[in-house]
Amino acid sequence: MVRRETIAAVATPPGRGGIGVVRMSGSDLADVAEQFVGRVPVAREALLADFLDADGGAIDQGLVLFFPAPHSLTGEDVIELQGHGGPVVMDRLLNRACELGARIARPGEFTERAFLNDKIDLAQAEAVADLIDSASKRAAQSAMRSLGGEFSGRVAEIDRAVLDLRVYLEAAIDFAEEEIDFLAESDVVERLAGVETAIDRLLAESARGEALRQGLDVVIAGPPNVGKSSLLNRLLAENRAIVTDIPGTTRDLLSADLEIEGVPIRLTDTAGMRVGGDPVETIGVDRARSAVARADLVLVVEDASVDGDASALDIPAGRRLVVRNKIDLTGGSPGRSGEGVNICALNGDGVDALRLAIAEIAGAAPGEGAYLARKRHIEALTAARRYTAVARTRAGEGFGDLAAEELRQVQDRLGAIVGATSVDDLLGEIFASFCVGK
Ligand SMILES: Nc1nc2c(ncn2[C@@H]2O[C@H](COP(=O)(O)OP(=O)(O)OP(=O)(O)O)[C@@H](O)[C@H]2O)c(=O)[nH]1
Ligand SMILES: [Mg+2]
Repeated sequence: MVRRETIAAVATPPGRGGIGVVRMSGSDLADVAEQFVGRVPVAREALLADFLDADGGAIDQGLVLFFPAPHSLTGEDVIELQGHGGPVVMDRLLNRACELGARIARPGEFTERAFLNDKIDLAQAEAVADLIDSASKRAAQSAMRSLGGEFSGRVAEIDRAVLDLRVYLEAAIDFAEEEIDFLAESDVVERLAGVETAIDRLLAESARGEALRQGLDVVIAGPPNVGKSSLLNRLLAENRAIVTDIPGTTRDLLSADLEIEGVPIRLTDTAGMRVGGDPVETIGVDRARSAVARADLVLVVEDASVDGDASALDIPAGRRLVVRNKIDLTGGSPGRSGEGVNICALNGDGVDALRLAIAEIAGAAPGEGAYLARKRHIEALTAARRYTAVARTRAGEGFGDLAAEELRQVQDRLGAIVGATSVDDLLGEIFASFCVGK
């Protein structure tokens, strides 16, 4: 294994806590452990010890764990000191680690070493950060599935199928005269179609995961007095926004976070859109317009009891959901209706249907599996899908060599997901977004 510098970091969050953890990773740390706690701890057994400074005085007392390579988080020797969680103690332990030859770790460097030493692949490394950053239970569950290697396993399965086909096609090239027959008689084209289907399925599950990771920016907009603020309060189950029967009540943007079917949502109430209000209201309407422009999804609220058309807002269909409010006044039935949802913000009728509609647009229908994939995974899968389609066309036309070349591209893209074919600057970018000590 490559020898790398010894690194150290406080792995617990800054501030005071019951326990604070200092972690070190490097080659041959048995000596360091001995100097730190007076003897070499038995591998993977908790040892209660004094953590010693250079003069043999105790900095702190706590548990030390020694994980000799290769059976450790990073694949190197790892020492973990669990001391009392105070900033001064942690600082002194970290200084002592540096005296003993360590340097302070960069963010994500422990996970990066785990990747470099083949403990985990790149998609799993990213899942570590995503699990820590998860904003909802569903997101955390999806990150765990990726971390456990399920996502990478699916990628590997597709990669194997592509490799088999490549080997077959390359072999066919060697028998150039018979190539056409070779292709015609085999089921290469069908097998390529099967690869496309497998990529499509994985893409769909990854897209759901992307929504879970990023969350959704949902903006409530529409004319004054239609019940926008009432809807925000209803969805939050809390009287957050001021509601009155005076049109133009809401002036500024008001945002709150909530979770719908496991999807983290940032919900924003806006001023009712109309012209001719006072200067404050006009500024509010401007802000509402920019919020609408930025939103992933706009809930366009209408008053069902008055004729009117909120389509003046001019939002593309994929980002818009029409909500007809105040159906208590019209006797309309709550729930989905055509492209929109009928509700009563006052008594909550139809609001569950609205929640489901939002979750569906977010791509998170209840109970469906998802992988907490990242944009880069989705892009790689999409590219792989494109090259597979071209390969299928080429194979269909009898050009085995050209098809094989396309499949090489497919494998490159799949390899980039798990880090088999990744480049250094990509690694830098991925690990820099981690917290220190991870
Ligand atoms: N009957 C009935 N009244 C409602 C309903 N939803 C809201 N209202 C009433 O409609 C009036 C306006 O509600 P708001 O929530 O302040 O409306 P808004 O769209 O935020 O208004 P602006 O902030 O002025 O743009 C209030 O008197 C609410 O009580 C509903 O479902 N049924
Ligand atoms: Mg309002």
